[in-house]
Amino acid sequence: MELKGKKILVVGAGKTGTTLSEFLADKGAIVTLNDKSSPPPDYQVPHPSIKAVWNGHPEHLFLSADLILLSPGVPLSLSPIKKAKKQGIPVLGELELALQFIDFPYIAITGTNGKTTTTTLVGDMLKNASIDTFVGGNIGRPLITACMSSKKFQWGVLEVSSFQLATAPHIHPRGAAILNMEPDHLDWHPTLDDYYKAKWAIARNMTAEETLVLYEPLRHQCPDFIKAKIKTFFHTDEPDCAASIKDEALRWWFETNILKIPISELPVQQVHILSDMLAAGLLAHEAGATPEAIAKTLREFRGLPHRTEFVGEINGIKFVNDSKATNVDAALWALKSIPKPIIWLAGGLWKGGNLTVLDGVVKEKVKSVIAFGDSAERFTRAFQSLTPAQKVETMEEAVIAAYRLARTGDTILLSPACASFDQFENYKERGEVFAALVTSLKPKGEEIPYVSE
Ligand code: UMA
Repeated sequence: MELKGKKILVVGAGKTGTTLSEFLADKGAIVTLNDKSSPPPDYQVPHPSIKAVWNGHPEHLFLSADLILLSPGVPLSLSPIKKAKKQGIPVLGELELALQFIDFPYIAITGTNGKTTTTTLVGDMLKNASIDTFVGGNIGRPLITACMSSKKFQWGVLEVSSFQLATAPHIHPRGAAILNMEPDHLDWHPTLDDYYKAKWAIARNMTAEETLVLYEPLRHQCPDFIKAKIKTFFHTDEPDCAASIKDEALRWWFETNILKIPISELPVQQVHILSDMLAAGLLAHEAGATPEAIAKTLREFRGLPHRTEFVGEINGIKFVNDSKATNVDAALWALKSIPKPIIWLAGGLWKGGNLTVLDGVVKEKVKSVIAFGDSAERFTRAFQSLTPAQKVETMEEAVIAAYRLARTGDTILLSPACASFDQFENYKERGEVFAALVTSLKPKGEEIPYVSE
């Protein structure tokens, strides 16, 4: 694609928009960077030729552009975007543009939950197989950074969100995965159907020689347009799966051999993460990783921060930070994988979903629900008939209340099932605040309250 002299509007000046603008300016495009908010105090436009427009999305910027490129968080439903599209101005995502400038084959991974863990694992498996690999996308490193690097990559492993898929019509991975599909992101997608369609679009251009790895229950929902070979994985022993769990071991049925790893050999054993491992092994195999490299990676993997992460133990009470659980399905898997009794900290900015799917696990395993933040009321109302539930304002109050209730053998689990933006910058900050509060708790019996000043 020729960029020199093209008037390009980049919408969203976060990590993606800023990096993309720099790339475009370097290629000689006339770049305007536009954001609905004001710039962060230390913000620097990455190239002197870039014009930045803050505090809104003026229509004239959109209607005078030759090309509009969106950051992932910018919804297609914005009125100036709709008007520009109507006038025939192309509107694409950063991913779509970056894909046109890379020269390596890539694996793409989507799903409601587990994307980052799976992407990290596939990247490590390929690196352990001595394959030079770019790992990026929604994982926090936009693909455009690969186009700006002097390094030569043999393969790419891309985490792709539904937002990115909805604006990347030419995505064509050599291997791809849909890890699961549960309600989420109704703040961006107009309907759930639109969200699910975006996920399936990961395979829209794949051929019959290429492999789409699917969570087994999705096999029967596969749309007609998908031509790719289907390989499925599941966390119990299912016939027809290319990877599953049988007799306490992960198993992959590759074309010429079977790889088997006993779960007891793995440092991380939560069922939803084992599921990600199954998918990762299948994908890495598609890109040429050896069974040895796959096994080595899994035996060394210690989990990622904020994902059912053990952050401390006091008086035999364990603390688990699952702040990345920003939807109901993620919280469901955390509650399933943590032994009972659990004191469950939930709440935050509600994104939609069906809390009744948690009824069974809450009744069976949750000793008490402590709900905080914007949607605290929603959570106490949903569960108070099943288990004791109380509402507090802040995370600090939630941790103190949970610790007061806890006894040796309990686990205090932060798995909010909500976004963090009501009280925090993002899920990372929420998890860090939780972990810091845990560190400041004193062993029971020494002092009340248990949080140090
Ligand atoms: N903005 C506007 N107008 C809008 C919306 C946003 O101007 O209508 C501006 C905001 O004011 C802000 C900027 O856009 O200044 C933020 O852009 P962005 O939301 O696209 O964020 P980036 O920093 O570029 O991060 C994005 C992804 N963010 C989202 O998809 C929301 C990051 O995924 C990703 O890691 C990064 O690109 C690198 O590729 C985050 C995420 O939460 C982790 N993703 C969702 C998820 O995983 O569930 C999809």
